[in-house]
Amino acid sequence: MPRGREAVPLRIKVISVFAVLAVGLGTTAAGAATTWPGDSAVKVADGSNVFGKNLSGVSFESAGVVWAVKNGPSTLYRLVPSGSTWKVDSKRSLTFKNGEGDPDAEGVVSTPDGVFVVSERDNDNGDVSSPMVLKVSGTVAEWKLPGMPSVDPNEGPEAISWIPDSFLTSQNFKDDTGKPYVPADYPGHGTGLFAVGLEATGGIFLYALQDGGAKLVSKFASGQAQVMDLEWENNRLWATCDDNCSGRSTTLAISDGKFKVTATYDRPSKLPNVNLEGFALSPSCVNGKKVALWSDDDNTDKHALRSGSLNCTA
Ligand SMILES: [Ca+2]
Ligand SMILES: [Ca+2]
Ligand SMILES: [Ca+2]
Repeated sequence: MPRGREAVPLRIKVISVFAVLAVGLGTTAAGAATTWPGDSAVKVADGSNVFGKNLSGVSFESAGVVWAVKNGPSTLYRLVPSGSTWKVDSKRSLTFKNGEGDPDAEGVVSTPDGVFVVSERDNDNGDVSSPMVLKVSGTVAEWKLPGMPSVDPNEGPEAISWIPDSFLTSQNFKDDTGKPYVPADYPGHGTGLFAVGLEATGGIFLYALQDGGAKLVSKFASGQAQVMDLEWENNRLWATCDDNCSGRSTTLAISDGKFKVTATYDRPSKLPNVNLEGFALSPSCVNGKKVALWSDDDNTDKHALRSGSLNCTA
């Protein structure tokens, strides 16, 4: 969440207690964490002090292109491989659609419909929570996100991913009224739904971004007390947390029409317990492994990107 990161241990405790209660009520059971299903080792994946602080979201467009966002000053990066690390191919400042403001861009996702960023507020008006998604490639567009609880302006949407309609329909996904999801009911929304994670509660909100506005299709728990990034992978959704939850991740899949937590993993044992606000997986398997990428909002030891691996069979 930084910029202006606040020390709020009491708030975190309250959220944790609430999360335990929510699990106790049977909404979702995250279960005990198991070992990261990939290499325990990680390596630094950027040059020294390339990004500084506030790198909060990452997303693969392909095995050789990664998009990243900095939440302040609001910046979009396109990264390409450079030896065993990633380098900045291009970067640009982000604004809202009217060309003004400094979107507090906490997450990014590359989709077949373009590159999208989630913003929790305008840094130029930091006391006001303003959850939005911005389309930052091709034709610029923006959507206000309805249906989220009121939260601290810097604990709003922190995570974004995208789930293809083809998967949702193949799994008989249902909206929160219990009606089977039919993409044609949401004209103009593209070819999938956007999953947005709310830092303060760990809740996930699924939206159809239509020409006339964003429509909330479903909301569900991530199995995490807080959520910092989301990542869609083949047939499951990853929800990751930062050092507030020791870098733990959960996976969710559709069962009986609803997203439910299927696993909880510890971070790779050699990955430092730092401010891991971004997470992405390469779409490609090489020698049975996918590249996993984490961004560290605190730029610990002058590095904001670390890479490791996930077993493709995991
Ligand atoms: Ca923020
Ligand atoms: Ca954080
Ligand atoms: Ca993030």
